[in-house]
Amino acid sequence: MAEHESLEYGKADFVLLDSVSMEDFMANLKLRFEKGRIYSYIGEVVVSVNPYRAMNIYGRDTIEQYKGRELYERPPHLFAIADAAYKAMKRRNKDTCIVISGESGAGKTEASKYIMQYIAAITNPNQRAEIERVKNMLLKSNCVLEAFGNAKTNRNDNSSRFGKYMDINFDFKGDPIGGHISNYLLEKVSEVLNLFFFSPQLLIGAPDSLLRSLHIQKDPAAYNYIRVGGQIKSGINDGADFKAVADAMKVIGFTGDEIQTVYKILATILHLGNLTFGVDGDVTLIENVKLVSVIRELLSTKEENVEKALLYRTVATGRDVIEKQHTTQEASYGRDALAKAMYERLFCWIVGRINDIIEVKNYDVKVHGKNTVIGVLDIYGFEIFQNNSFEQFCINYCNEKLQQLFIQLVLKQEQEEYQREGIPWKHIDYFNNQIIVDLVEQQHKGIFAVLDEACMNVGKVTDEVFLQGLNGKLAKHAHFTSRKLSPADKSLEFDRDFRIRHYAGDVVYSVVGFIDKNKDTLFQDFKRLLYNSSNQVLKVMWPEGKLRITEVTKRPLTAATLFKTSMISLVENLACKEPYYVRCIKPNDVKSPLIFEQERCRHQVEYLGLLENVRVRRAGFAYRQTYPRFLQRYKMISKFTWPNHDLPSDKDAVKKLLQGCGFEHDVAYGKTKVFIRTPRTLFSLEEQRADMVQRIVLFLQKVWRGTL
Ligand code: AOV
Ligand code: MG
Repeated sequence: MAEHESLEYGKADFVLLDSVSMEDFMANLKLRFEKGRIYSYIGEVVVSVNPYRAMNIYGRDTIEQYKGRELYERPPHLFAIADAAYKAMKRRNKDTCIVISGESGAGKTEASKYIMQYIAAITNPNQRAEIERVKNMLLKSNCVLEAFGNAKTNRNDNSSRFGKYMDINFDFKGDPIGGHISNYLLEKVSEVLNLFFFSPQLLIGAPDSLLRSLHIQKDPAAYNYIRVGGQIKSGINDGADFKAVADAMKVIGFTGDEIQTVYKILATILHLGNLTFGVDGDVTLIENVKLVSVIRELLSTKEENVEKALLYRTVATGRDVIEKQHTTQEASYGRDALAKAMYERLFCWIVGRINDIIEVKNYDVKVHGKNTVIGVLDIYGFEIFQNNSFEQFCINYCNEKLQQLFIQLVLKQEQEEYQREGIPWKHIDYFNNQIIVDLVEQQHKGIFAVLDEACMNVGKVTDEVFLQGLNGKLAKHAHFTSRKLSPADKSLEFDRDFRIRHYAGDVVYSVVGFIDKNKDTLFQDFKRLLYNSSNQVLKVMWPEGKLRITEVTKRPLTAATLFKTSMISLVENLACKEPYYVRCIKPNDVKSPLIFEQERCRHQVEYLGLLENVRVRRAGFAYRQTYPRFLQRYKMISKFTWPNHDLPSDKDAVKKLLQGCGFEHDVAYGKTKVFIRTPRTLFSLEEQRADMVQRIVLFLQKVWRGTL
């Protein structure tokens, strides 16, 4: 029997705490972490603390222990939640999703991988070749995405720079037949390029012949974009991993041309980083012209076009088209913007290609039955840094949206079910964060709208103009303030600061950079350059380069608009699925398996809303089951129901059974389901059942041996 409650390991489910206080919560979390119990529950939510060491709890034997079991039958584990999502999908034909959240380095991506591995391990028992192929592709696609989308940061050696949502499609047998990936904001590639820029480094591990053809040296120190402050950032993906990624691309089905183009783009980015600009009189020029011809070759364009795009900007004034020379500063800015944009496009293109390949095609409902889905969302959690900018703003908005979804799904659904079943429902007070979601995304006066408007200004487009817009439109908003609106407020240190009261706490943002990061700042000249490449693979990544300069009137969508649109569709997609949650916590900042930093963890518990979660759970019922199924599982523990009952209905039988056990005070009887308030009651039922099963087995063994 699982250790649900013990002095040694604490409470496996936070709902069992004697009182719901932060102190008790933290004490239990700490105790469990120190005893190597990294997973706990809040009802059906898994709370996970990053162990920062290899745990022997993901092997084949563990998988077997969780397969097909109910959540509370085994100690808390990711496998239990994966199995619950899978069972709901298979038995009840429900689309489900698993939402994994937590801050950088908390263990989200690892969790998503274990969940995928579990699903891969328990499906396709008949080893159908086609299904095995799909499974292999799904796992391999992850390897490619990680290679291009992850980087070493000071918070996490293998940090995902993008949010990822992956749908896995299943046929009626419950076997995977395909999938679809959505990526959200390749975050922070837009930050200082050198700092986190990493993936081109993958190339350093490539074979010599390939490197020669790309004009790349084996020494990473030769490249500005890899070198940071004189130090080489060593990554986990270089060297030996080049082969793994190359193989994975091949297995997934990338063509030879496509793979070559990927290498060429990475190499171009490295070369771009080494370009320097100088002046001769009043002419801006490229100092290392040899590199230009290398880049030309890699991009399959004309040499003079490369040079021109780097040094000039074509602008249309009325019907005239003129060429404006960049200053060296503008040219450097353009160069970095080009490198970033090429990388982002490459990544999005890779995701798109993977989707083309893994998407379910020719699915015939008549042949295969209903196609159901499990979605896995691995997305950055709430971020509060010393300096918070546009990226944090987007990420925190995303978390507001997910919190809103959580409220809608978990709280509202609960209330509705109780109503349906005719159970008196005590209203739970919770903070509805819709007001903050509106503050950000509302049309015309939401923060994104104000930002887009500021970017559209014909005159001066500066971060200050944006801030003025905010002050004008949001002066009275309860969740918004700024230095100008609250001059006495000490937390707003600078004129450029504004503050949002998020559901998880206050965050001060600096407006610096908002405008730049929101606008598509890549000069049109570069888009045309890449579109005009004779390399067809590269060309399709830049369709808007087709427009002639006088035709470019429509502004490209802003980053804010794109992000908002993708968040709204993500939430819509999740809202029609049955959700399961994994909340990840990072125990310390030094990647140590031994340290549980109290303050750090408390902060995370706070902004993940875990205490509120426990309260809701305790106010409601932890478990519910239809009468017949409840009886099926527990009838052996009561003489009134074993082996069969003679009461007028299953409902009466369940009542009799629970009365007999003395649980009357902890349950409620709905129209079709019995509701149990605390997990403790459920665990006790489970124990009694396990006990009976044991006795019955012993009894039968004796009968067989003839000793009875
Ligand atoms: P993240 O996805 O939440 O951060 P990861 O899943 O990449 O974090 O975890 C960070 C590191 O912690 C991993 O590389 C492992 O070394 C370790 N780790 C996490 N979970 C486990 C586990 N269950 N067992 C052993 N080690 C683990 V970010 O992508 O940065 O938000 O953007
Ligand atoms: Mg990650």
